[in-house]
Amino acid sequence: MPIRRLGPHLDASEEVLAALDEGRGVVALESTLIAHGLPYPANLETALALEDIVRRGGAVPATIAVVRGAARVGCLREDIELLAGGPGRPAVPKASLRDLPVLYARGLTGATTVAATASLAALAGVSVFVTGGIGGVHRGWPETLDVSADLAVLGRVSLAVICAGAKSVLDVAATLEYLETAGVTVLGLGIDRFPGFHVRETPYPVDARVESPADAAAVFAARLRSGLSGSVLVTVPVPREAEVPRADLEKALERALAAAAARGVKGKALTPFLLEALTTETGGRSLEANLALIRNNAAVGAAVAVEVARSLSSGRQG
Ligand code: PSU
Ligand code: MN
Repeated sequence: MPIRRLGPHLDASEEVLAALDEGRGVVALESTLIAHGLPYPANLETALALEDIVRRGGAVPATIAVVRGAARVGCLREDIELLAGGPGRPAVPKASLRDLPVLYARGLTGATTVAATASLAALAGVSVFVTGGIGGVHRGWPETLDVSADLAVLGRVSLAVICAGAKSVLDVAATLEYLETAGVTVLGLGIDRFPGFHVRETPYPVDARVESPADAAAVFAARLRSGLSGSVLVTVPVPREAEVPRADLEKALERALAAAAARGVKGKALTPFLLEALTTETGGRSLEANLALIRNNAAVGAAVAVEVARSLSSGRQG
């Protein structure tokens, strides 16, 4: 049996458990991005490619989702196929932190957001997490109070989270303010400014620049070892050749936001709606950027995980 029960509503794959046990690097991967962030079949190809990239980087991937009433840290191939949907398969619902208890009690399946995935990774003892972009503070927040649970969770759990910043469909300045309030350390890998997901930089500075995954891992290990809870966000800009030209992005963004407002899209449906609208409005360029940056993040995440594992095990001996 490749899956073992760790606790009530919490399962992990034998492969992930063995890696944790041996002090090897493990990289958590979220599943909302498979079920709602990318279209089929690019989502399935990407989910499998990310696992491959992490393995080639010397770490063990742990794609996380809820499968029939239990969190699964280390999805099997069949779970990933289920999450990806496609012809003849029902869509798996998006599950943030608040949704987990309902799925558990009812034996249901869900694709976990950054907030849910980070919570589950921490429960299982995984300390590095790769995603594309984190959720954030939505534009119009003074009226809607639409602030992703991702931000609050990152303030609580101890993880190194690798991402390409936050999309400009969000209020990026307010998102950074919230991260500061929550006590999250924001690093830039080779950059001084917070990346804007589809574009390599926004006008807002990161807290500190790091030059390598090892540098980033050292900051995270210092936070962890010192007993401080909360996460370190390692931001990595989209690869240059996949960046969306700023003028195109801004036009597309305006149209996507207008479409969401006109249709009254809000709550948990808003982020998936905006992502899809942006893909249409940029003629697929935003999707290309998404695919490129997430692969790049997986490679960086594997390197960070290997370094974190090394540094924690040397700490154990010393
Ligand atoms: N950003 C992306 N792609 C995604 C998401 C964010 O570029 O798929 C997903 C992540 O799972 C994130 C979630 O945790 O959207 C945030 O949703 P909400 O704003 O409803 O919290
Ligand atoms: Mn929201």
